[in-house]
Amino acid sequence: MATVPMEPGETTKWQPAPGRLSAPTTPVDDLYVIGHFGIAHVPADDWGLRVDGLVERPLRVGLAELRAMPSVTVQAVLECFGNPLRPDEPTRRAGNVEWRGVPVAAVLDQAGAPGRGSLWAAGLDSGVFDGTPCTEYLKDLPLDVVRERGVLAYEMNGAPLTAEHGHPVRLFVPGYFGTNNVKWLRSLTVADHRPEHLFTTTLYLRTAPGGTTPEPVRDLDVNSIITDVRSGDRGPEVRGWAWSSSEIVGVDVAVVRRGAPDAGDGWQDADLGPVVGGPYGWRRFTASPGLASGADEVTARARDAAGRHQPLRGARNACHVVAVRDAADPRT
Ligand SMILES: Nc1nc2c(c(=O)[nH]1)N[C@H]1C(S)=C(S)[C@@H](COP(=O)(O)O)O[C@H]1N2
Ligand SMILES: [Mo]
Repeated sequence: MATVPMEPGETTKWQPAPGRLSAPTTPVDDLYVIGHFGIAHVPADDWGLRVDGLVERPLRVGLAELRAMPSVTVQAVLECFGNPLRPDEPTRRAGNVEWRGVPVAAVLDQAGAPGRGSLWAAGLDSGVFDGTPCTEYLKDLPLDVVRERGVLAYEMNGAPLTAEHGHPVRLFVPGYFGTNNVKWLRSLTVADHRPEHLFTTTLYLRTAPGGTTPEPVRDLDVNSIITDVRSGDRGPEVRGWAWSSSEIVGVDVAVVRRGAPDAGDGWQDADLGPVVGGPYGWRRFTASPGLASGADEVTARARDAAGRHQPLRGARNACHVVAVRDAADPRT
């Protein structure tokens, strides 16, 4: 199947207000949507996934064949890295979804793919992004990681994927940023080098602190979102979710003054719930940080087992700050 006709238009972006993310499993209707070229509508009947490149037996799998293979279910966070043209801007697009599909390893084995290499994943969508025409959406991923935990997902929360989220099949790699989870998946190509493409070697790159070479954005950062702020007897009660590519070990919550999100030593250790889903699911945090005079906002700061914590400001995963006066309506 060649690329599918796209409705003329530009990037599709939709996201819910944080107040809609309070459920442990994010309903699909409340999950943000990103399509760089808009939304592709792919007929399931003649859909097939091509597996080719440096494999012993190039193959094509149809949807019925895929659904007949042993499946796995994993619950994990899907999070957008953010606008690749403004990579330091927090967008707080995330959800925790139950994914069902076939391990990518199963089709790689059928095709006789090697254990390591570069896996190019292409989508059926095409169009112009930031002035650059693209014949497909393309990402490349480390083959060994995709083998270990990648899924060819055909269901979210027990229902077939919707067009917005990649029907009929998308790639999902738990613990990786959304940009890698190619929707409307068309092909997987094994190679020994990275492909040059707008979405692989131009955009979605960043240099680690202290590093010198820009690397593709893959592993999730440590991050959190405040979903509820309720007025309680002893100040606001704050709830939200924290996640990372490694285990969340703590979340600190503080009340702060508008325009000065610096809590000093006013941070309070939040209570943590269990991980919702697999190792890349999110964890609930709950805290009642009191209300200092003059303070009118609350903020949360997550830490992970890799020793990372959210920056206070100036980064895509900077601490979320929510006004206390909006407690009755946390949708701001
Ligand atoms: N084919 C294709 N896959 C794609 C994209 C796209 O534009 N085209 N956008 C990516 C980005 S940046 C994100 S954050 C997620 C969003 O998935 P969702 O729309 O299901 O929430 O899809 C990723 N997969
Ligand atoms: Mo994204």
